Amino acid sequence: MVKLEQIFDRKEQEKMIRFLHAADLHLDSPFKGITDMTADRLAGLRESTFTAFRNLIRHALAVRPDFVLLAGDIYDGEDRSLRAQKRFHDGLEQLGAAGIPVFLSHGNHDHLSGGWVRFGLPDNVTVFGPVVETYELTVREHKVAIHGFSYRERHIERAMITDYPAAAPDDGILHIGMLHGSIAGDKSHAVYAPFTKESLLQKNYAYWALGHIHKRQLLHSNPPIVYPGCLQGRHKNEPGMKGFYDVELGGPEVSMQFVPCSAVVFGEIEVDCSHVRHATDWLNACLAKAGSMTARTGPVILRVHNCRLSEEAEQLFAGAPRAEWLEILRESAGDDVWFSGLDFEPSGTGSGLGDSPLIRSVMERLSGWDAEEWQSVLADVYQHARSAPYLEPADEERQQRVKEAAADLVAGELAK
Ligand SMILES: [Mn+2]
Repeated sequence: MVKLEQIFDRKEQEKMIRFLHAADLHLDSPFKGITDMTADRLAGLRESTFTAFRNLIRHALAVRPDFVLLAGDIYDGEDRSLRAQKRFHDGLEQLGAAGIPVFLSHGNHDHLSGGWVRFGLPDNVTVFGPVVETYELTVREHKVAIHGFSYRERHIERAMITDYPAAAPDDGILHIGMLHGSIAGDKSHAVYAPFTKESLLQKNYAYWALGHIHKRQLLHSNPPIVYPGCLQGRHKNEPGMKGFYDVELGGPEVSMQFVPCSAVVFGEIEVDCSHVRHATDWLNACLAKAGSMTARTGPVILRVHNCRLSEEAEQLFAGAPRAEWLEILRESAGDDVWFSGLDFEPSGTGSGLGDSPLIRSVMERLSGWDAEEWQSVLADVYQHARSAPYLEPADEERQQRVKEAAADLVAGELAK
């Protein structure tokens, strides 16, 4: 028998509005930083942003939200690759056929000043222009107003938040703000359309659908101010399962459910090497850790951090260059695991790989270089007309790989 309370719950639920909030799809991200993957794996990885998007569409078709919000950086590149536009279009068309409206804005990656092949979008889609504007819709008895804008050019350093209209506290409308940008003063990211939490709260909106920061974050819970994070991680600094929010609003409480949708997850495993005696011990330990991750998240790209090396383990690892250890690890792994690299916790005692005096002096030298010294060291290759177009930026990740390669080179020479 159905209880009265449940009937009441259901009635309350019917009154809520339900929408999906995603951002930073970065469709057709080229995964430039990944240089040593086999060609077919890389091709698979390059599909991942599309797979994540398809997972979003599948969820929408299953739960039939009242609308979908996409808060900027739909495309990875300002040229909006033709393939990305076609697949994006097709996904939105499916939502259109199901009667689901979509509101989207463009961010710093897919700003309006880029050059791209014009590709129409289906009628169910509303795209915000370069100034803050408002679209109103009625969902059952709710009046909803959605405010937002698209990036006119790549860099918007102005506080666009000042252009958003403030809502009267009791106007009976559910106001939703879409904003691609970052908190003012946050030093960890370049500043884009900066805002403060207070400046958002002052607008009296029921929900802030943010985009730009790829790490999922709830800046405020009531009203929710939300970064859903990107749909698909693109490198090791975007670790863990990514996804979007399924939100219900307009009842006594806000309900928010995170829906994971990444096709591949970036991560790191720590392998305890205190009992490692043979190469097989280590391989098995790595594979077991990787297996427990794939069981939770599906396919993974993992970096291996070896810690607590016993003296025996250090001697073992010193017996072959790091690149070779990585190679056998890759050979042992199944299709759903790719090992991107490995490192060893520096030890204070032993005589292992990281501890040869020669390697140590090379590493210390490299670690002591500042950005300018790196630039001058790499100038020959980076300024070379033939090589320069093929090189990825000399960022920290790159420097780290140069350091590892240098250590391997020295270790290899010493082992001879
Ligand atoms: Mn982004």
